Formats: sequence, C-alpha cells, structure tokens
Amino acid sequence: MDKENLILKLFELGVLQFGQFTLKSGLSSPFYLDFRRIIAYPDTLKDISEELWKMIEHLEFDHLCGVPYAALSLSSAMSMMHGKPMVVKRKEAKEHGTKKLVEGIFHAGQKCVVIDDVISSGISMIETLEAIEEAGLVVEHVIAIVDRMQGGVATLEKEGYHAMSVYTIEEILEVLYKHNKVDKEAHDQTLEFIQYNQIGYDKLRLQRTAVPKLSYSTIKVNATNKITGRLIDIIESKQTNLCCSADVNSKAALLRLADQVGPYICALKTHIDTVSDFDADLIVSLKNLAKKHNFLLFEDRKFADIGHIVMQQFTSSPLNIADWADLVTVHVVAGSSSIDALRSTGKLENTGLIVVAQMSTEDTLTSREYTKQALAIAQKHQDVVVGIVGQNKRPRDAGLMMLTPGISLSETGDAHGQVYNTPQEAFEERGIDIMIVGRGIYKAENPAAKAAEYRQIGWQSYLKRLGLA
Ligand code: 5IU
Repeated sequence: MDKENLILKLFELGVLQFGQFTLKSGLSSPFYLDFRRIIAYPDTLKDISEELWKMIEHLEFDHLCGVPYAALSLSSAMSMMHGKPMVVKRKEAKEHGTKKLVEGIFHAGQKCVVIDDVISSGISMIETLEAIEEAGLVVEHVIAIVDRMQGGVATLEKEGYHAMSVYTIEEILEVLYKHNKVDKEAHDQTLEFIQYNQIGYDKLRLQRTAVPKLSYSTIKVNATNKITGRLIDIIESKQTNLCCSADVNSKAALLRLADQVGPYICALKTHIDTVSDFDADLIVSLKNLAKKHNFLLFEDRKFADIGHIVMQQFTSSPLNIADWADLVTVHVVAGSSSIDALRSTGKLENTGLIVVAQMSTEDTLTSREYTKQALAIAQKHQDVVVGIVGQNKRPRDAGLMMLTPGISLSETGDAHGQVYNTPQEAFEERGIDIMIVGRGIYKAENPAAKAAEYRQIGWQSYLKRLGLA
C-alpha cells in the first residue's frame, strides 16, 4: 500500500480522528491520533511498520526499541519482519529480581533506533532515551509515524538526535482534505491549533528537569581542586558570578577594561593571543589589576591538540600561560590525554582547567553524546578540573562548576553563529554557576555600569534559584 492510501486506511480505521477532543493535559484539540487501535488490524500494522523501516534500513544499528506502549507493536513487527533484535524499556523498574529498566540482550556501545507512534513535545521520547542511554546503548536516530509539528522534532534535534517521521500532520491533512475526508474548517482549525500550540525547547526543559539548587558553598565543599575554593571565595565575597570576556585587541584597551569592570567580576577572560602588542609587561599589569580588584585571570586558550603539543602551548614563551593564568580552557576532542599532558607539566598547582563540554553556536558539533563524554572526562579529572563550559548540561558531580558564554541582556545572536540567552534564564532555568559576557559589556558605552548591571542581575537570579530572593 502506498503512503497516500495508508493515510486513508488509517483514517478509515479511526486512528486519525478529527473533531473536538480533550487531551490528557486538559487542552482541547481538533484532532486525535490513536495508534493503539492499530494492533487490531495486523495488515495495517505491517504496512505502517514497513514505512518506518524504510526510513532506517540504510542505517547502521544493532537494536530496535519502541516507546511503551503504543510503539511496542511497531518495534515488534519491524523486528520480526527484518530480523533486527529488540530491546524494551520498562515503564517502571521491577520491584524484585534484576532492577533493569531496559530488557533484552545487548552490550554497552551498541546502537539503538528508538520508535514512537507520534512526536509531539518530544518528552516521552526523551524519557525513554535517557533510560536507554543509562543502560549503555547509544541512540543516534529516533523515528515516529507522525510528527505533530508542535516542536518535538526540533527539541530532539537540539538534544543531539536525528529525528524522522513517516508523515507530518500537515501531509496527512492535505491527503484527507484532497479526498474529502476532512472539510476545510477541520483542515484550517487543525493547522491553526498546531501553530498556536508550539511546545518550545526551553519551556520543556523547565518542566522536565528541576534545576539543581546547588549553592556556591556546596560546590566548594565538594570540590577537590583548590582553585575552585579561591574562585568561590571571590564570588561570595564580591557577590558576583560575572566573568567578563575581555576580547579587546590592545594592551591599553585590555588594561582599561580590566580596571573598569574589575570591581564587578569574579574572573577576567582573555584571548591573550589576540592582543596585538602583547608583551611581558601586560601580564605584570594584569596581575596587579587582578590583585587590586580581586578577580581571577582566565585564559580561554582552548588547548585541543595532542598532549605533546598542548604541553608546549601551555608553558612556552612568549605567552607563558602556565605562569599567570588561574584558569584555562581545554577541549577534550583528543580525549583525556590533553588533561594528562597538561598535568604532567607539573604546572597545575595554581591553574585550574575548564573543560569545554558544549559550545554556544547554532550548529555546534558538541552533540549530546560528545557532551556526555566530555562531562565524564571532567568528572574523572577533578583534581585539576574546576568545571566545564556548557549551555544546559551540568556535571552530575557537585564539586564541578558550570560556566556559560552566550549571555546577553539585549541580543539574541550575532552574524557569526553565536546564540545568546539571558542571565535570568541561564541561572534560574539552566542552573549555571558563572556567566561569561563579552560584547554585552565591552561594547557598551559605559562598560563599568554595564558590568555592574550584569552583576546585579546575575546575583539576583542565583538567589532566586536557591529560593532566597
Ligand atoms: N565562547 C563562546 N561560546 C562558546 C565558548 C566560548 O562564546 O561556546 I567554549 C567565548 C567566545 C567569546 C566569549 O570570547 O565566550 C563570548 O563573547 P560574547 O559575549 O561577545 O559573544
């Protein structure tokens, strides 16, 4: 049966329904998709399972998993028709015996395609994905019969999954309208409903994960790195979680900015290789300002090469980063060896590492899986790691900090892929610890006043998260 006729069949079987329905949420909807009915019609179950299979047959994977309950029949059918093993995610862990949440025979690192009947917000899919990944399986692709076009596909993509559907609700509507199965009114009402009932990513995150009420003092107690303690003492005594990204390109401009914003920041972030007239005096002056205003020097060098090279980049002149930076960023794209190499220089006594786990750009390659691995590396090396740079994924360990760039009170992005969030959202909804602000401050007419404003908002947002404001 072709895809168009399959829609007509699903309509005839009462799987696709149009009218007035009250959803679980209490919301009234002009359409309802009931794929549980499909188990009563084996031929159609087979046809729709074949359509799902066509989307993934060229992919490399080891297991199929259907989101309970509606998609269990779909994954079973695909499994039997194409000889692909299946795993099942339980709704609840068993009380007795093995407390496994995922049943089946598999080993860690194997790939699993996850199937659902309908994608609406993406939330039920994400809950299943978390359990499956927790069990060690790797998920890259998720598929469904219908995308309700309410934001779920975008949410899944943002979480790092490739999401596909056999149909969008719009395609279904067009076919049914063409065949006079729905009238113009139902057609238009449905499209309008979709348009006004978008479930955006950030709203979803807010509902899904309670933001940890982690305080700076709790982080300090749990930290194994003494630079974390220094940083937190500054944060608490100056009541600021603002790090200014001082991306200006001359000594004079850098020193002027550091002196202006110094009273309001916990750290000054530099890209020291972009200072055109860099010399050793600059470092002496920066250190003096850091002392005068009590902030840390944070060189955003993003060490990323093989160990043998990052050691040289960290210690060699003329920049001599190891001699003055209190914090430095490191990518772990090369694995733990970058951290091991930096440690082996013997110069991490006074310098803490910040692992880049996620980037703020529109099409960053720091996928969910990458971020997870980067967090695991950061956690494993807590003796030298102070925290991570991330957007919405905190390390599980309470001794690590989360620093977040891409923060602005007024902008939503720039011309080169940067994506901004507000300080309020970052602290209250994403649970970050330090915000990194560059252009929002140094491009302002009065950088000192702007830094003071960011400091005030950042601190209030932190207190609000703890329930103290
Ligand atoms: N930075 C990002 N995004 C990232 C990482 C670093 O913006 O994911 I990792 C740096 C780049 C710049 C600063 O130095 O943070 C942000 O500056 P603006 O606030 O001017 O965009």
